[in-house]
Amino acid sequence: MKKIVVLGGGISGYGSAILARKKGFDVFLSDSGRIADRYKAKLDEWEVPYEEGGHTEERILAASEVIKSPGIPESAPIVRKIREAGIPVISEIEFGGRYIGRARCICITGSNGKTTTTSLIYKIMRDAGMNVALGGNIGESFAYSVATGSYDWYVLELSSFQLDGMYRFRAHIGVLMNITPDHLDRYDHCFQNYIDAKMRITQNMTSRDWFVYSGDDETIWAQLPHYDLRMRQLPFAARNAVASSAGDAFLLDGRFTATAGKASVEIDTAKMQIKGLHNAYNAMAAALATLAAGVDPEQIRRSIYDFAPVEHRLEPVAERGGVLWLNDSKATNVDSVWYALEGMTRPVVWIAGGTDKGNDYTPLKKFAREKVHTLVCMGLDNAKLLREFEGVVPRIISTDSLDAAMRAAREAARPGDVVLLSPACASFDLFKNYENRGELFKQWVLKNA
Ligand code: UMA
Ligand code: ADP
Repeated sequence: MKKIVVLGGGISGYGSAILARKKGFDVFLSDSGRIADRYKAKLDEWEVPYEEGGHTEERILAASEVIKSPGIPESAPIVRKIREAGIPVISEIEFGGRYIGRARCICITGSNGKTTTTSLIYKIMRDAGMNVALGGNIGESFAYSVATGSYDWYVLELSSFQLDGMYRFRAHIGVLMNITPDHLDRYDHCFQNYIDAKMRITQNMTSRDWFVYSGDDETIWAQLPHYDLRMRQLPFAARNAVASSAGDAFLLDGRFTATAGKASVEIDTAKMQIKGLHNAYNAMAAALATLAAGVDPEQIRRSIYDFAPVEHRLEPVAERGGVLWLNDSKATNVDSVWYALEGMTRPVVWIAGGTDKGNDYTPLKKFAREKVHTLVCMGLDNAKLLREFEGVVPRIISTDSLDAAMRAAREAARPGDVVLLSPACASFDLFKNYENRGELFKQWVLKNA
């Protein structure tokens, strides 16, 4: 019997192990750290043997195939040994994709906008009454949904780490939002390696499939000629002229018409609850993908207008004393903050900082100069932000805790202003993760603002 080893016992790993068990494989799960009790309970329920607190080499190297969790880097010693032994390593998505039967997949990737666009596509399909599951880099794992349910459609958010381990998997509708530098520590600090991972979204697509992508993203444009793309192409744009015989979407004066094949829908972005140019891109991508999936245009329009911002993404928390507090804790890279600042129509008190990922802040300076009157740095090491924005923003305040940052922001904000938490950095110096940072921000606002 084929021996499958699952590396990592987090949300991805336990789902893969259960699917492998269900499909009758000899499966073993190994985690170098601690496995959460709720995952252990599931593994016990499905009688999957596992270990935690270390990787037993001989057991792992006996595998015929390894399913590696996306958070485990290639540089991990056990992964190097598996590679040396020549054992194939795949991602959970590759594995899950083998068992979906006739179901179809809409897969969304990009450096920013994945979760928003994925959630919007999922909502449109649910509202349309389709039998659809949500998974990938969001919510419950894809493999777990495949093991425990039966769906006609899967809407999957894919990270570059998941795409890395995908070989035969095929997206029926692939969506590529944008490609800007992120996660370079996992790609030998080489942007091209990260680009190559993102472009894997197109692999194995056939002439019956659809590829939705940003026609404004220069990096994507530069890649397209290097690929033999046979699928129907659906570009969306607000700046570059795009046209494709299969369909497209173009934003003009706040409106766009998305067309895929013979179907089309017109959207007035002023009627959407999600704001800003980036969300117009997300809505164009979602409209194109769901038209391609055959959803009724009127239904698409209703669901797009009805869609509320996802938590921690430019999420309005409260308006107090004429000051609007916005939680954009998920903005952990420079490009996402660019779109946040781009969309600001009121004077801004900007809270930024945390663990810097080698950021180049240059693209933010124009908007910072025009819109931000106070920058509150919130981090254990603010030296780089202070250096970069001195002379750009009139007032900069350095703090090293959430409470100090919030008090400084409250003091600096005048009626009519926005206080924007949009950090451009990871959260790990002061918080557990970006969700924790966003939660504490919201709690503080509701209690003290
Ligand atoms: N581990 C080992 N050996 C090692 C290193 C780690 O066994 O050498 C173990 C850890 O002890 C831990 C497990 O591996 O128990 C963690 O695996 P994981 O980091 O892959 O985390 P999961 O809980 O399985 O979640 C993963 C994704 N996490 C990452 O890519 C970091 C989730 O994306 C995804 O939703 C989930 O699989 C289901 O597919 C989260 C994420 O942060 C949302 N993604 C990144 C992002 O959005 O920026 C890419
Ligand atoms: P991801 O899942 O790719 O991280 P999210 O939808 O969670 O994307 O958004 C992450 C951050 O990027 C948020 O700050 C959000 O406001 C911003 N953002 C959302 N969509 C886009 C986009 N299309 N382009 C650039 N930034 C975006």
